[in-house]
Amino acid sequence: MRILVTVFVLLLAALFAAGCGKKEERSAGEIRSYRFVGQVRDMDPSVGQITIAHGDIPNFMKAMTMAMVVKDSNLFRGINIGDSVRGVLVVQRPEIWLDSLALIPKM
Ligand SMILES: [Cu+2]
Repeated sequence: MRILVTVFVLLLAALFAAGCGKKEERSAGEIRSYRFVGQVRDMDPSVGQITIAHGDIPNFMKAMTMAMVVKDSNLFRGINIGDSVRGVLVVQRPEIWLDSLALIPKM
C-alpha cells in the first residue's frame, strides 16, 4: 500500500512539474501583438515616445490615452500630432512597444 501511495505521489509531482514547465514556456519570451486605431496626441522622437488616444483593444485594454515606446524612429516619419492612425502594439513582457504605425487618410 505504501508503494502505491508513493507511486501516486510521484505521478502527481511529475504531472505538476510538466504543467508548470509548459506554463513557463508559454509566458517566457512570448510575443503578442495587438492592432489598434487611434489619434496622435503628442510625440517626442528624441526619447522615442508617442502618445496616442487609442480605441478599445480587445483582450488587452480599454480605450485610453497612453504613451507608447517607439524603437524604430522611422515610425515617426510622416506622422503629425492630430493624425488618425492605425498601429500594432507588441507585448513581450516586461516590454511593450509600438511596432508599426500607419496614417489613416483623411476623407
Ligand atoms: Cu492603452
